[in-house]
Amino acid sequence: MKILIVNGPNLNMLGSREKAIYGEQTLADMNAEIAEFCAENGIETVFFQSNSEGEIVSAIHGVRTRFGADGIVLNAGAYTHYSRAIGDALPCVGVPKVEVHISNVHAREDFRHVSVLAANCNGVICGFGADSYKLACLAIKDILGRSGK
Ligand code: CA2
Repeated sequence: MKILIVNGPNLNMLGSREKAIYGEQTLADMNAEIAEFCAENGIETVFFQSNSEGEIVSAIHGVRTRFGADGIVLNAGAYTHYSRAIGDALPCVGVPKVEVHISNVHAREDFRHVSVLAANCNGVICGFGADSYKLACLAIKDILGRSGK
C-alpha cells in the first residue's frame, strides 16, 4: 500500500519562519519522520509539494498513474480555504483522501475555519503537527483494509 502525501503553497518554507505556529522542522525533516512511521506500519509513501494550484490538481489526477499510490493525504495550505479547482479534482480519483493541517485551523482566523476540500475527503485531521499526517495515513490504511484493497 502506497500513500501520496501532497503539500501545498508555502509548506516548503517550514522551519524557516512562523515556528511558533508550524514548528521547527523543515519539510524534509517532517517527510522523513512521516516516511519512517509509515514504513513501520507497512505503508509506502511518496511526497509531492507545489506552490501552484494547477500542479496540485495534476498530482491528484495522477495519484495512480503517476505516483502508483492508493490514497492521498492532502495539506493544500491556504488553497484549502478557497480552491474550487482542487476541490473538484478530488472526486476525479477513486482513492481515499484525508485533508490535514499542521496547525489547529479552528483556533485561528475565521477564514481558516472554512474548507472547500473537506466535503470531498473521507475526513479531516488538524492541529497535531507531523502527527496529523501520520494519523491520516493510518486512517487511509484502515479504509483500504475495510474495503478489502
Ligand atoms: O496548518 C496548516 O497546515 C495550514 O494548512 C498551513 C497553511 C495555512 O494557510 C493553512 O491555513 C493551515 C500555510 C502554510 C505556511 O507555512 C509556512 C511555514 C513557514 C513559513 C511560512 C509559511
